[in-house]
Amino acid sequence: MEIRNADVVLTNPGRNYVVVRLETADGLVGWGDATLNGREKAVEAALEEHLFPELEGRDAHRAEDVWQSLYRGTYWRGGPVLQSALSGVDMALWDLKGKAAGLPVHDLLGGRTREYATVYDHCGDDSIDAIVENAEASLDRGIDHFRVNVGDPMGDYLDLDGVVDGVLEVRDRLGPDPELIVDVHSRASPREARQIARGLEPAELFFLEDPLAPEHDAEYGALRNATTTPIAYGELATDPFALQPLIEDGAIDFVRVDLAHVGGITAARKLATVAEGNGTKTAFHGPPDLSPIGQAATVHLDLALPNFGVQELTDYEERYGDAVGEVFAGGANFDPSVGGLDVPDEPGLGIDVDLDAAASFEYERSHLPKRRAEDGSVADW
Ligand code: KDG
Ligand code: MG
Repeated sequence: MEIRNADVVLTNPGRNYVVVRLETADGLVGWGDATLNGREKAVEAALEEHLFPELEGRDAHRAEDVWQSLYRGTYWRGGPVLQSALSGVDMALWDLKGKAAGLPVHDLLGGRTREYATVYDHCGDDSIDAIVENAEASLDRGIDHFRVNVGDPMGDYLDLDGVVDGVLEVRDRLGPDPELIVDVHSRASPREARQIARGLEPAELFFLEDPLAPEHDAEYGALRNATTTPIAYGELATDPFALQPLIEDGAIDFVRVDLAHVGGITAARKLATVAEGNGTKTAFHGPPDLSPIGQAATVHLDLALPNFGVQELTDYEERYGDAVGEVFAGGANFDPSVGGLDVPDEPGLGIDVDLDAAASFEYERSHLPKRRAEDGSVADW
């Protein structure tokens, strides 16, 4: 199954996506998601100039060998741009492998261990009343895991007491049953993270998400020892092996890498296997900047993993608008009767891209918002 053509497509059916297209000599096409929010052109250049020239003539069946040669074989390892580019290539290779075998990717990964991937929804808002209203609407849609960030856009984590008091009030209003999640978005210092996690213990969170940035990896052990609040970590990770020590030390409870940034299905699966041996579960990243291809790849892995925990599903109704539907066909479906995502049992990832439609929605330069603290200094977004 020789790789003959490799292309990258930038499209903006509502937001920018970076789509990888690999074609084999016998005409099979595989799709991958290499979207890196606000850095799409850098990934495009990495693919065209550095990754694609290595792929021509290679055997598309050898996904692991391609992964190794693009990760390790280049000497310069990773980083968000190169790992996102590699992620897109890796997903496209799994898609091709499934199409060649006539099997869905989850079958290639060992087969289903579950019928659907339970999701959590985003219910965060400016007021407690609005959060409770959002959560009740979500419950009506069959979802009972909610992210309940208080404030806009992710909560003001300099006001630690405000965050803690707000979430405790949400818990009080929603009762003990729903599973609650709070995303710190890597904004806390190690001390602040301990304070938030301890303060939120009475809320009995499902997990506290990304309390610390990757430069504070060494602090996760201390955080774990300081609190009973479960900790999820990893959406900024671009090197799967960097998280391995945290898993082995029992410092995190959920690994939540992004399949479009960590090195695709191949990388996330390696990490999930380490996690399984250590009793750690998965909670893979599911933001709106993941294209429907990345979402489908993530759900295929969710369905196959024995240690799946939960799948993030951001604003599922508004997430992929009509324009996205013109570009991408197929992919993951949400089933309100179970509050979970599933993928069709079609060969590969089960998703297709209309290139004409993609071309009609042109890339638009955009960046993640910048945040500054009250005194004007740069703060983490
Ligand atoms: O591009 C950045 C987003 O993916 C991120 O801000 C979303 O934190 C996020 C989440 O948990 O979905
Ligand atoms: Mg997050």
